Amino acid sequence: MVIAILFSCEEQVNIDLNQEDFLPKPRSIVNADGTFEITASTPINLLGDEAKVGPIADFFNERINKSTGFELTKRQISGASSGINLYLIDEGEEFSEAYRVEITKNNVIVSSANEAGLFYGVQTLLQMLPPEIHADSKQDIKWQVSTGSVRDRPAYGYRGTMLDVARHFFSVDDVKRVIDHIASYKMNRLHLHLSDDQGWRIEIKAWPNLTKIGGTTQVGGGKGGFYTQEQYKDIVAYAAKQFVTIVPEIDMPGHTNAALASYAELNCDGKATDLYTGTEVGFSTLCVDKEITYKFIDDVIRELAEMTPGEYIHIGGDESHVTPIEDYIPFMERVQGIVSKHNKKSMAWDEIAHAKLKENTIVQFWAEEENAKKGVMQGAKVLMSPAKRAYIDMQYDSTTRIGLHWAAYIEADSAYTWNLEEYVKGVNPDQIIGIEAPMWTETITNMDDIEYMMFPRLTALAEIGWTETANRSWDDYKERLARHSEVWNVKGINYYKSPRIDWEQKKIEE
Ligand code: TNX
Repeated sequence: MVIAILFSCEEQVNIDLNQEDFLPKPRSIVNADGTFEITASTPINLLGDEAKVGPIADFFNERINKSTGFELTKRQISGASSGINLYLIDEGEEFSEAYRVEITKNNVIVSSANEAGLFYGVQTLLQMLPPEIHADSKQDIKWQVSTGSVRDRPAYGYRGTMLDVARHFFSVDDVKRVIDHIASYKMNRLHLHLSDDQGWRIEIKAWPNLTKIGGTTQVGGGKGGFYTQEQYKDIVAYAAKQFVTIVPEIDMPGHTNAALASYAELNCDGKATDLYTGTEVGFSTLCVDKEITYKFIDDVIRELAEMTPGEYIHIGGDESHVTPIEDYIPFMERVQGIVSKHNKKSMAWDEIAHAKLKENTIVQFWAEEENAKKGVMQGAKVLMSPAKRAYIDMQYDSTTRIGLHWAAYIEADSAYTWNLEEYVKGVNPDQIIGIEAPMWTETITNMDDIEYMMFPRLTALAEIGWTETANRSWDDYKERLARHSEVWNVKGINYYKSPRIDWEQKKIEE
């Protein structure tokens, strides 16, 4: 008996919570001296609306089931008790997505005034468990977390990634895996670039040739693909369970060859174009003078809006090099009107700031600082995606196997060592809604490629959106990152082993 106790004491791994490899870094961390262990008999106590808290408990159970073999029992109770407590507090909390995790030797209390916050508290708890928690077979280890507390809330409300499914098509399962990745770093938006010159990827019932013709190819000539409306709704629902909102983009008036090849009437000369499988940009345009163009856009936005619960529809507007500016401006103004008619707000790449912006239109800054400034001068808010720092399709250096470099080479540190407040002089923090990391896919063809380009930069961009600038430093981040990479090893993620990081760094044990 005595020996058994001594033995189990020796196995206690108490990591100082301040050395825990949280990504993104929480606002405040207090360490205590002990451990809490999750066993097969640990209950999950639900406090607050069961319909809201129950699914978050299910998410936790699903995440830990394969590695632990546990299926923790849920029970609805009215006061925190031993076990894991998920507590949706009903009195008003000032900040949405804010949460607390408090751990003693007897229990864990994850609390928030909103479901998203509760979900992020659970993600933080998952980050405190051993990396093997992500294994897909049963592991013979103790599932301990250190005692102490974490109080946290995000600096910015919009924390996203974009996936270009037009240049190369990605399956529903791939998109779901991307959602899992971004949600685990507390990102809450996935922008899907659903149409471009090389492919149209979303079923539109009123215009079936968009997918029948426009969906049949991709960069390099592969067979492309598209999401049926049912599949799209499935993606939206899967994302919502992890508090990720899908932002669908139909790029226009440029980047539209796939639509122009599908319907002759959308072309000014009335002739359908050929399908395109190259990687040039800026050569296509909808015919802005024809009424049928606006009927087309109205149908597309209506069908998209009907299956998109999120508030934004992205209308592109970038690189319309063959649309004269005097056509581009009224076109972008009219399309914003169509979006608001369908009760959504517009988001568009920064060029849209040449046009008159509707109230609530978001300008997504990627290239031209002047455009971002023009946007805020019109009262618009800006989403920050500076290509030199946030484009995760850029190569790490000149030897990277895939990726582009027209904006920059973006090493692990370059993705991290900047902040949203200072990037564009004249665009102030209260005019910025957050950050988005676009993954363009001209050279990216499969999930391995996506993960290689995402990691380790996604975590940098997630932290820039979540953690206040004053609480961030590269030296601290790179050590957390190195320790956290064990999670990627367990998940089978082939990440880029940046020479700027000492990947062999081990956990600091007491
Ligand atoms: C520029 S970023 C584009 C995309 C390309 C990307 C490649 C933007 C709004 N337009 O069409 O895919 O560069 O990095």
